[in-house]
Amino acid sequence: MFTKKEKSSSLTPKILLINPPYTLEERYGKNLKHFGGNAEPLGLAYIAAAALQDGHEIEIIDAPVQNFTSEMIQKKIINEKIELVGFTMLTPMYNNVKRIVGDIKQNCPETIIVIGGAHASALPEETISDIKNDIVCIGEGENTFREIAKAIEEKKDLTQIKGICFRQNNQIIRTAPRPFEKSLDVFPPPARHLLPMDKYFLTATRVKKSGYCGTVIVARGCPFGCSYCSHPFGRTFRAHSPERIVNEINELIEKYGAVQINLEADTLTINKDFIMSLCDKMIENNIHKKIKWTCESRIDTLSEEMLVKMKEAGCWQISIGVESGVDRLLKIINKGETKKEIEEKVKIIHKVGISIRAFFMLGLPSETREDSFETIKFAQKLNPDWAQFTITIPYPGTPLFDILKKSEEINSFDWKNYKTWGGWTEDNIPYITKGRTLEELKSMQKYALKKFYLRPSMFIKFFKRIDSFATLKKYIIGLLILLKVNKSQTSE
Ligand code: B12
Ligand code: SF4
Repeated sequence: MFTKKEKSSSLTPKILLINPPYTLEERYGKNLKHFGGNAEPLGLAYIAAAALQDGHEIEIIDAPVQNFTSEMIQKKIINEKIELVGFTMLTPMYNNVKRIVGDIKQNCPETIIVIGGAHASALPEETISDIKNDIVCIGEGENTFREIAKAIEEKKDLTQIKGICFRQNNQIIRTAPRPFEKSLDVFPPPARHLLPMDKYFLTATRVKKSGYCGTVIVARGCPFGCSYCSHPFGRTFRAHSPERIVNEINELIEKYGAVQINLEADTLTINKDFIMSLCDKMIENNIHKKIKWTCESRIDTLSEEMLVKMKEAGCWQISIGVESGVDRLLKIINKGETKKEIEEKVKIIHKVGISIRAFFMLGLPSETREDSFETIKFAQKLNPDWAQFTITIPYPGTPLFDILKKSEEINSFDWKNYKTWGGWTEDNIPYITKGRTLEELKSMQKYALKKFYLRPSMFIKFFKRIDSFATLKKYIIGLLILLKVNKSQTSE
């Protein structure tokens, strides 16, 4: 299997970073797998870029897109005498990572294995003692990983490295927390040249035009406290400079042929000065004439002035988390927004002419069947261009996880069940709100999509979006899947 490698003068330790095998089918189930995307694992690319500064030989395997199996990973580690392996891991990938780490430890016991990412950061001690790897990186990984590699190279102990959990004399030690880096520009741009850049595609709901759509991370951190969200990058908003962002966008256009850009941030529009100056910079550099872009945002941080500027700078779609059509539930999840506010802002976005992709949650704590129907009706009323209905999953690292764990309402700690598209899989769902059942919630997710998409106004929108045979094929598959949803499973 072909992967890209960067060599340099210093060869110790040889590093391999891995995005673990986790197929679209595992994520979305058999039917919905056609609609998922495979995005660049930019966390690994950021770490690689940081480690390259110290001259390490480094390679990235993106197993889901390069079809790398555990056996292929073992072979590579043995043949190339890899000394340091790093995995990135979100909760539902846990079992796959555990299996592969077990295989590596059996075949190459000397190889040091570091695990980072949202799950390991939330549960570091539990992860290291169950998976039996060597080190867990907690939180932001660029500097931590550089220091780990240096300590291995110089055979120094790990106790001075902030933000890790490691094993020493059969004991698990957690070091002092690592403060977040204040200036994100200190981190070099992600080493995209180590990724199979021709293999990435975004989910259909984010794509305006067929072709490669690149992602640029513009900021990290969010001060809000939605209970279903973990804060892997802390509560303070930190952004890259507009110059750096524009340079990355230009690289994606010129080197990788991007036809669209996705600007990623926890809350892009929280700082008005930042978003206005970023838009100005994009216009100044004619980005708006070359490509269109999308972003995610929090609705109460948007203003008409901002939206007009964003549109002028090339923004064609905003993803917003609406979550529920019931004020009581919005309060329970600490969203800090009301239905009324959401409706008003959505009207403004429609007026400015930016497309909306809206996220809704089903099965929130205390949500009744009637509440679920209310959320589905609210989605229809708001009439975004795309709507996503996910089943509430208490991900580790979120306040919701801690609350429900304490009240013993979580029914499974088998992490493979922690999938927001559980309604389309055979798997269990780890949390079922009181008075509801597994089957009923799963069919509610299907019903919501059917109710939202099988409307005449949506057909017209879809028809207008068809720009290639591939898009048409996707829409036909989607239609057939929705038509298959059993009517009798859910009715009001
Ligand atoms: C963009 C995004 C996506 C994108 C792209 C994901 C991708 N390919 O990386 C999409 C939409 C595809 C997505 C999907 C999902 N996502 Co998502 N996503 C995010 C979001 C908003 C930003 C992620 C990001 O790019 N961060 C920037 C990079 C630089 O950070 P990073 O990858 O975390 O890496 C840094 C550190 O974690 C650490 N690190 C990471 N890996 C490693 C490895 C080593 C060895 C070391 C040393 C350090 C290290 O160092 C990195 C640099 O600082 C986060 C929220 C957030 N703020 O993190 C949620 C988040 C990561 N997603 C989450 C989830 C649950 C999912 C899904 C599982 C949901 C689902 N639909 O089932 C899927 C799984 C997708 C997959 N990869 O297979 C959760 C994870 C919670 C958890 N406990 O696991 C988060 C935290 C949101 C939340 N609910 O709180 N996601
Ligand atoms: S859901 Fe969005 S607004 Fe809420 S805490 Fe998470 S990143 Fe912030």
